[in-house]
Amino acid sequence: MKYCIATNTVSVPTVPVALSGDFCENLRLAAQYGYQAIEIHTPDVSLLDINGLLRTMKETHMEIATLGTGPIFGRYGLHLCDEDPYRQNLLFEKVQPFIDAAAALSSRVTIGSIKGNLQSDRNRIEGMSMLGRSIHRLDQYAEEKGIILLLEATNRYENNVLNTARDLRQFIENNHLTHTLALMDVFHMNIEEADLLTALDTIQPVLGHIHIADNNRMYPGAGCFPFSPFIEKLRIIGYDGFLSLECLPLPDSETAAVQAARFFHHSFDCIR
Ligand code: LER
Ligand code: MN
Repeated sequence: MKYCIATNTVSVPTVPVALSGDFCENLRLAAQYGYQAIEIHTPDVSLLDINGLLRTMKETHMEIATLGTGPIFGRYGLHLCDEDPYRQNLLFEKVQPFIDAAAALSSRVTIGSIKGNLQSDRNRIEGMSMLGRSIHRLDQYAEEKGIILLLEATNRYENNVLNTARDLRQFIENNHLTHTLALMDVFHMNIEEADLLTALDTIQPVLGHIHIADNNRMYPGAGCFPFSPFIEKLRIIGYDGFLSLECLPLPDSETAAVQAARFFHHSFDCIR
């Protein structure tokens, strides 16, 4: 199991990112805390210093597990359920540089919040086909660049599409997404899944990444999410990808990052 932490440039108490600052510094700090990788969350990858990041990755033996695209939705309001072809194109053009940067950094690209929402009066079957076509276009570009997309199941209060492991697996298979794997986030799973362990069985063939927080979205151990059976199930299904901390920077960034690293090492190292 490899441990990862989501990072951005500026800490916001309501945004579930525990480590903030310059991304090269974030790599160094995360390495000191005991992580093997970071996620980068930024609305604009053109501002990334790719060479500086590559140098720091080498120096720290760290990876950049994925580039989160959520800030594109937060900053520009662009999303993949949009019916307007002009805005769909704008979004495609905003995600393309993420895929290019991921290729340069041997990373991947998360498709989470930018799924957006289907309008409530929209025919759902047609809406889902449109979403399938939009993500297929990104999947093909990811194939061209030789990278993997991580499509995230998010809870119903954030997105009204692809909320569960079952939805996600069917969507990936039905749309023949060959360069897309599933990202499961325990915070969203705790809201949406009827049974956490069955959900892991369902998603196992396409599972590529896991976001970790407690049920209150604080660092794991600060709430009441049932981690013990979940961890045991990860062992049983043979998951050996990243466990990535995506939690609120509470009570402060350092405490969240350090406590979560302790939790990861205590809970998961013993099942290696
Ligand atoms: C948002 O709630 C979330 O979990 C992010 O990972 C989506 O990009
Ligand atoms: Mn997440």
